[in-house]
Amino acid sequence: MQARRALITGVTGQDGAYLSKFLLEKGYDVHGLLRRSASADVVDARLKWLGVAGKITLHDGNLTDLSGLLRVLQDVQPAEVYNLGAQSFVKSSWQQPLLTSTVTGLGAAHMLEAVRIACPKARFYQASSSEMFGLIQEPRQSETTPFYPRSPYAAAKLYAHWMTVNYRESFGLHASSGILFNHESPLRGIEFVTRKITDGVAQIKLGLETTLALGNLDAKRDWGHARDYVKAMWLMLQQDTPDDYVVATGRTVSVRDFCKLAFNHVGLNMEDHVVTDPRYMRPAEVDVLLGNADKARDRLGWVAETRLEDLVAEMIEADLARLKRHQHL
Ligand code: NDP
Ligand code: GDR
Repeated sequence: MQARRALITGVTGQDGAYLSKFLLEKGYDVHGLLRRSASADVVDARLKWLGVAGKITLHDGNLTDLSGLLRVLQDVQPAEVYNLGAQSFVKSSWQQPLLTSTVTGLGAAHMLEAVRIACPKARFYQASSSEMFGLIQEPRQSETTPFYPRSPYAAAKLYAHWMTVNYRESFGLHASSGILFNHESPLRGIEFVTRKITDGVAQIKLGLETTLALGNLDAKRDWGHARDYVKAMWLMLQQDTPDDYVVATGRTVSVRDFCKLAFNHVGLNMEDHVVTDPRYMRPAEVDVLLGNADKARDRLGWVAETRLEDLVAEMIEADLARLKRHQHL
């Protein structure tokens, strides 16, 4: 029997790498969109880390280029399409608002249009975000909570989200949107706060650094593990009816408390090392996010499996191992 085929945009990102691994283990024929880079050996570092590089088929393409996307989808004819590609760093979206709108917002519209034309029977997943809730007024955010985006990134994601809903309702596409809360792993980009902290703690522990400069320590996030969250993406596309789902742990923790967990893990005090630096503050902040994933639990049978303490430990141990390897090189 022919393997089920999936195409992933953003395959070199954190989620793309974990989703590739998950789908390969399920026997999928996995294809990924790769934007051209001058340093080709670095772009698939995450795929190598998970041992999936070489097991997936990569296609040159960019979310800003509809004609290229059409060609890739026509050639691949996937049964499932996961649109994970984005300019995903919220802070950069104030420096590059138009690029973020083009890649994160319009890029999703390009993918929807390319699917509608080239492979309309394919099931489509859009990587929506809890950032769309922004200045929320409900203590726990669910699929029915009103949106109030607080950054160019969140506004672009909201456009992509509504385009997904509209393509589902107007053209009958099997298009689902996962409103995912923050999820992390050892493969998280170093600019995001969790990885910046675990890398910083590992550097301090090994005597390579003495301080860690951060921005707003009071922001609270609902942090889960990327490995758990890619399973929810897949489950959404296995349903007969497409829909939107919140994916979250249901526990919120401040940046300060995440830091404490991380420093405690290696036997250090955060107060001795953390300084705040206005450079890392944002023009507008999302103060608290806390997800209500009851719908995903009831309809998909999905629950977050990894405790925050275990996630922090896994990230620090990976950073310590990487830094020790580099010291020996
Ligand atoms: P990453 O930033 O790790 O990965 C983003 C991916 O998008 C990379 O593969 C990147 O390629 C690719 N990309 C960027 N620009 C383009 C472009 N113009 N054309 C094609 N590909 C492009 O993000 P994550 O893996 O963390 O997140 C996956 C998706 O989920 C993103 O859309 C993100 O916004 C969203 N999301 C993430 C959450 C999280 O907590 N991680 C929560 C909610 C939503 P390259 O390697 O070349 O840079
Ligand atoms: P976020 O993640 O903006 O929630 O978006 P990030 O880790 O960047 O910030 C989380 C919170 O930490 C505060 N913070 C800092 N953030 C960074 N990056 N660096 C710092 O030094 C720092 N100090 C404090 C921030 O102000 C913020 O409140 C992530 C991305 O993956 C998005 O793509 C995704 O959609 C959302 O999660 C859900």
